[in-house]
Amino acid sequence: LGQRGKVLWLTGLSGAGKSTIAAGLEQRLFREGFFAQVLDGDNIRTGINSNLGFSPESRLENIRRIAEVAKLYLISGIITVNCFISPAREMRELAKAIIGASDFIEIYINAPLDVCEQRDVKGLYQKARRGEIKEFTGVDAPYEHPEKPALEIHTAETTIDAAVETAFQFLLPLITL
Ligand code: GGZ
Repeated sequence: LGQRGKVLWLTGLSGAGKSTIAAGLEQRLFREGFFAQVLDGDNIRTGINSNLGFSPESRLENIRRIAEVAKLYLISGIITVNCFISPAREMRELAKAIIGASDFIEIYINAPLDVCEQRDVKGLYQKARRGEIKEFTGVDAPYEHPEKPALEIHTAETTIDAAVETAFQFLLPLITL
């Protein structure tokens, strides 16, 4: 593969746009001849992590296993685009320690809670507000924003295409041999 493997770690609230940007970025990378794999709840929480919930302990274990999976891809030279809320600094620090600081790229997908809540693509915020879902990030569970992300994208103030372009241009020198 004519690329450097990297672990892109997208953190942010539910509905901030992590998976949407990741899907666009994955396509963009393919078109430019890079090989990438999105890891998100759809292919991780349904399978390898199907026994985990959303308590702080389960989230930490979720992130630990994901980081181990991302590390295996990394060793194979593949770029992974990881989309997980990973709400605590401790969780992201663990992921970084497992992967290695030089290959871990933290990207903060930042949107205000009220914007995420207005989007409410899956109706989960409404359920959380009604108390039908407990420990929902931003409602009754905390989110600690990154202190110094490698890249920060404000999705309330940019289009998906522009966000993907920004991320791609940022990554290009890091993934090129
Ligand atoms: C947060 C929850 C919860 C609770 C279900 N809190 O927007 P989504 O639906 O598709 O993505 C969210 C996803 C979060 O899983 P992660 O693996 O990213 O979380 S963590 O990194 O904290 O382990 C949301 C859905 O799962 N979801 N219940 N209580 N998000």
